[in-house]
Amino acid sequence: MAPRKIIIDTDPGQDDAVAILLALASPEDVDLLGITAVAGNVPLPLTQKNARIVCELAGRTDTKVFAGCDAPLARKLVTAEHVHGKTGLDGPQMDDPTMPLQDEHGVDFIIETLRREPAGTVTICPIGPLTNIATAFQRAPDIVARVQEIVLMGGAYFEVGNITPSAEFNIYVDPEAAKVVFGAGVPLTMMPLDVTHQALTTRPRVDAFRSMGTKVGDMVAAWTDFFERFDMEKYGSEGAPLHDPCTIAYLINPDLFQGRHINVEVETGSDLTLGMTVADWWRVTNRPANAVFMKDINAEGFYTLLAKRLARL
Ligand SMILES: [Ca+2]
Repeated sequence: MAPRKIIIDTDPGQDDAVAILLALASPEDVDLLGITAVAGNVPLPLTQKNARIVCELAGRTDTKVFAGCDAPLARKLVTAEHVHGKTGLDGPQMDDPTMPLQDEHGVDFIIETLRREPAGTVTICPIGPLTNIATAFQRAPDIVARVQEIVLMGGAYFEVGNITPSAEFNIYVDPEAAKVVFGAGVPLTMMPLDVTHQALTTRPRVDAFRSMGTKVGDMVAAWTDFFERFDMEKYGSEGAPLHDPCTIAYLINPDLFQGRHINVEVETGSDLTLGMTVADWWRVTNRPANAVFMKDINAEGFYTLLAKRLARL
């Protein structure tokens, strides 16, 4: 089977970085057409720069990186330096990238790519707030039906929230954008906190990265050490959730995940529960299913895949 053509939409972020590395390490499974950066974990000037740092780390300076939207559709940007550090990629000191940022706006790249490629052959992987995707859908409604699938990291139901008691960060930052995307009618698979909180960076798993003896292995281990400090204190768990790479792992081996095709709605009206993904897991409404809500992951299989692939870089 030909590799799946994908666009990664991202706000790096250490876990975004690992997702990008996993995609670049898996050419037989995914063909990365481009990376679009969005404001999220840190502001846009940092996310677009971090995306290029990660591509250079992988030795893939030919990757096209675009800057997209610098603020949510209707709200002020909320960032997460408390998790990812001031640069978004805190950990070992990294050199500024020398590979170019593309001139084109990220949203234009998404629109043009979907119009150019045969309908139903391009998958979008949003692993940050959904601002770029919603903006593209609103500006060019003709592309919506051409998307093969959206595979995103975001939301939560049984795990409820991480940035507020009721909302996950990516959805919370731009709930209006999330509402557009969840309501677009595109086949959508989501990796919520319910999944990612099972994908913990335990000691043996991080040691597997470090023992690769490569620059990539050392960097991934060091990044993990950095954000783990915050999460272990917060959750009292044996490691930190590695959120974003779950999306790319799903494209490589969907059997690692289990979920249900259900209705998921995004709260945009309430201050208290803003950005909550109201998932009809028990199918108690008649609202139509619009998302495959993943709930379980084979975490050992996920980390085995990750270590095997990252060792190639
Ligand atoms: Ca992210």
